[in-house]
Amino acid sequence: MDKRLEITQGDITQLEVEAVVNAANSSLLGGGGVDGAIHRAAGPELLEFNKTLKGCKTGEAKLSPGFNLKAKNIISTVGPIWRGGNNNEDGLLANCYKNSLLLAEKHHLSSIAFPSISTGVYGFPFERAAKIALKTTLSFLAQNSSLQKVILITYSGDDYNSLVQLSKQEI
Ligand code: AR6
Repeated sequence: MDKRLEITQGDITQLEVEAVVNAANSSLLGGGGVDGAIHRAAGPELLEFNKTLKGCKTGEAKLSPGFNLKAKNIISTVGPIWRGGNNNEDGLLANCYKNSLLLAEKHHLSSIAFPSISTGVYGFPFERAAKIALKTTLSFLAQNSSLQKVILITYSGDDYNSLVQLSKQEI
């Protein structure tokens, strides 16, 4: 596997990277899960800044400063809500990864960390989502050179084990 891709387990708010990706909702004004954790760690300025962004469509991505986070920037993306799998959920989830990576490139950011978008409240099956995350990030890295590190971070140990297994098939 590409050495620039790292798989790890833990709390994304603690990572020192140039951008952490937030699994947000289309308002970009906060919520539960990883979104709540990022807003708490970044501080109230994130909410004030995000009000100026006027929301975000599913599959798209928008940039904010990191404020009190260790990460310099926050890339908010909106994952698809799982509705059975035949409503372009796969394509929309791939767009979240692709558009976040493109935004990082555009701003010359060298490192980016992704949580497992859509697999919490939004109900996307973890393994199906993880395959899309791996495939999309690896094909992006194969075509672009300025990103030096892409981290896929899982919160639970089970998700971590499953992602590591899947990454061994995705070479
Ligand atoms: N660090 C890393 N991963 C985390 C953390 C953390 N601190 N906290 C949770 N996760 P979710 P979604 C994992 O529900 O499914 C919000 O209310 C979690 O275990 O945060 O895209 C938004 O405002 C799971 O694997 O995001 C939206 O309304 C993954 O992050 C909605 O939830 C994603 O779970 C978005 O739902």
